[in-house]
Amino acid sequence: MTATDPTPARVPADTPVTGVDATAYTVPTDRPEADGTFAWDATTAVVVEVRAERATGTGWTYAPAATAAVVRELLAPVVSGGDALAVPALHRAMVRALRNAGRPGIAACALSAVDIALWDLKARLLGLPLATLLGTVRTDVPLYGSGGFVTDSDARLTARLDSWVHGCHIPRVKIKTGQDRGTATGRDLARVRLAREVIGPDAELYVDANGAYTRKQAVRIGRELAAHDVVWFEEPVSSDDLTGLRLVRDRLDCDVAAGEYGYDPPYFARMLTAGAVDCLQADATRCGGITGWLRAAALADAHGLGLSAHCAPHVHAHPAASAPALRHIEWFEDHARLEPLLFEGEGLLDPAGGTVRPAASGAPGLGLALRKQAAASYRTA
Ligand code: SMN
Ligand code: MG
Repeated sequence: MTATDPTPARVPADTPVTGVDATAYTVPTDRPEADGTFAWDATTAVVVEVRAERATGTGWTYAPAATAAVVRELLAPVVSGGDALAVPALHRAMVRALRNAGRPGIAACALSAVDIALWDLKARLLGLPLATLLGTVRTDVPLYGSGGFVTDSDARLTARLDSWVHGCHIPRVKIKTGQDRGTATGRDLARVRLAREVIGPDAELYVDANGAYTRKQAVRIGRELAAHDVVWFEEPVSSDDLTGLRLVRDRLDCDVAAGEYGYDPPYFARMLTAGAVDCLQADATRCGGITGWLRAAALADAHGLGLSAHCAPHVHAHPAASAPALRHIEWFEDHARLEPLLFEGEGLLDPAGGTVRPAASGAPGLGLALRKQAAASYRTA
């Protein structure tokens, strides 16, 4: 309990949501960045605050500024006045409100940010870390370092990997390949070779091609990756090509992973039914917030597969502590930089040692609040 966020001894059974705000913040990256199929120089976070009489919950999504308008226009009206303790009911009301807008994409990102804020609010009202409210299966959540953009120089790649593996003792890292839509495979393989040299023989090495390769090309590349003991091949082909993912999965020993563009449960069900992945990825800031992510986790579990959280490390650490099938969360370079710029509080996590302990501080909810003054200069909507 803190002076600014008093926790009531008992929360009234019906605790209405009294307000919903959404604001977009666009933070320039510290250099141009690209993967195999996309390039960017800024990251936009749409931050949602939901208020009740005694607390405010904060959630966010990484999505275009237009997402804030979806929150204001379509979701705030159905959440306002609803019971802040009945998050699944509000989640269902939001899903229904999005029917004519189309649920995937920006709409799902908007829903996700509100759902995360609602779970944060509920945990604050009850005075519990979100992980504790959800119920944990582990105190320490494994993570992997993620970045290694194709636009980075060899020196930059070396410094980043060295700092994760030897500086922070993170035993698993992921780099991007598939440069220029799969047309620069010589450089891809040279960077993988360099990465293995830098991290040494013991750390796990992952690659993410972001769907840049064709099917047979991915199989050929995958065989070369095996020589560098790459154990995780993410989106070797487009994640829209479930047959292609399955084909690559059947021909290679490494794990095939995908799922970052999943916006609703049927997407994950299709991917799993197709036998397309060894490890499902799900992103709570896209797939329906904490509620949607836990449903994806249950689907992966039901298929006997692992689950990995995509990006947004400070959102995922808490539900990750409660998902039995969890493999790890992603300590994505951009978001690990941006989240402390926009948020402050005891919930900020330290990746040193390769795990985070989301409930350790005891702070309620996600333990983070928007740094309103610091964030103001990044505001875009
Ligand atoms: C990714 C994440 C965020 C922006 C671009 C690409 C990525 C990943 O595919 O898995 O980290
Ligand atoms: Mg990816």
